[in-house]
Amino acid sequence: MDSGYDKLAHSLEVGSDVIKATVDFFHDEGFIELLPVMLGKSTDPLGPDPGSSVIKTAEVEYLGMQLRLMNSMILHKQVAVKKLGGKIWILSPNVRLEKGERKATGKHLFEFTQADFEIPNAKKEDVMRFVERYYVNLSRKLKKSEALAKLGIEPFKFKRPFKVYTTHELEAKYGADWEIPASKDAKQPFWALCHKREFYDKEDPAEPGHYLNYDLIYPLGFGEALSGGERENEYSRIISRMGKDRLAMDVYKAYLGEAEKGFLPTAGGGFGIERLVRFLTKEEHVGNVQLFRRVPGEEITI
Ligand code: ASN
Repeated sequence: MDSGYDKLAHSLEVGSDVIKATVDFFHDEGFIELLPVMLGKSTDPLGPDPGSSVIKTAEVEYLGMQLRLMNSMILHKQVAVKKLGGKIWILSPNVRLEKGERKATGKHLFEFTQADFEIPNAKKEDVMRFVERYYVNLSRKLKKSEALAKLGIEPFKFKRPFKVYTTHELEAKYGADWEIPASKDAKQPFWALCHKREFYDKEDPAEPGHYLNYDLIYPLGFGEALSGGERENEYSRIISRMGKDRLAMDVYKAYLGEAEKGFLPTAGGGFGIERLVRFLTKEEHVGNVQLFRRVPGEEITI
């Protein structure tokens, strides 16, 4: 490529192709597309997670209300499915104020957009098959991508089904920080099941201490693509999980009010658009595919 700008321009064109393919796919699969919310009384607590490096949830005081910027729309997704009764998805901008040291991972941004979806009455296997269809469809759509050709990059050919491991197997083989070494060993994306995570991911009733959730990991060292899970939908379970996580319940009052009236059983997930474009364009840093870079530890220019 002749200059950094041309490369960025072509990566943004790849991003545009990805957005179009994603919108078309979700619509063809019968999802209702919702507009994103940016502010709420509560948002995804993103933890407690010893691996998390989010410094704080951004808050805005407005007309006497304490509002929080979306870490993710997970809580709103559960409410949305209940109100609409069908499959929903959102191209959802998230703000996650990560520590500056996260710049070094190559995959963290403090503002990014995820394709975030939720499906009523679905199990984890339903979501995994759906996501595999998405990636195979994307390969087909990008086969003739002019933007990738301009970058001199062969479109990646996703082949389903993706392999499935548990985090316990991955930890036994690669240690606690299994994500990148396991990703480097892989030639296709793979699933990692059972993460101890936020209160909304369902604990396996048949095996307490195990979780009915999943991450999808890109191969070739690119790391996490998607995270999601079956959800805790019963009020008493939600209260108990939040209690264990010592969350400040008053912040979640409205969400809990909706939970008390009943949530549908759902499963879903979200994948970052910028990370996907980084993977397809084989960029070293995810910030290199953003027009307005939002890399932890870097000064914003505009
Ligand atoms: N979108 C994710 C999910 O659906 C949540 C997240 O982004 N933390 O589980």
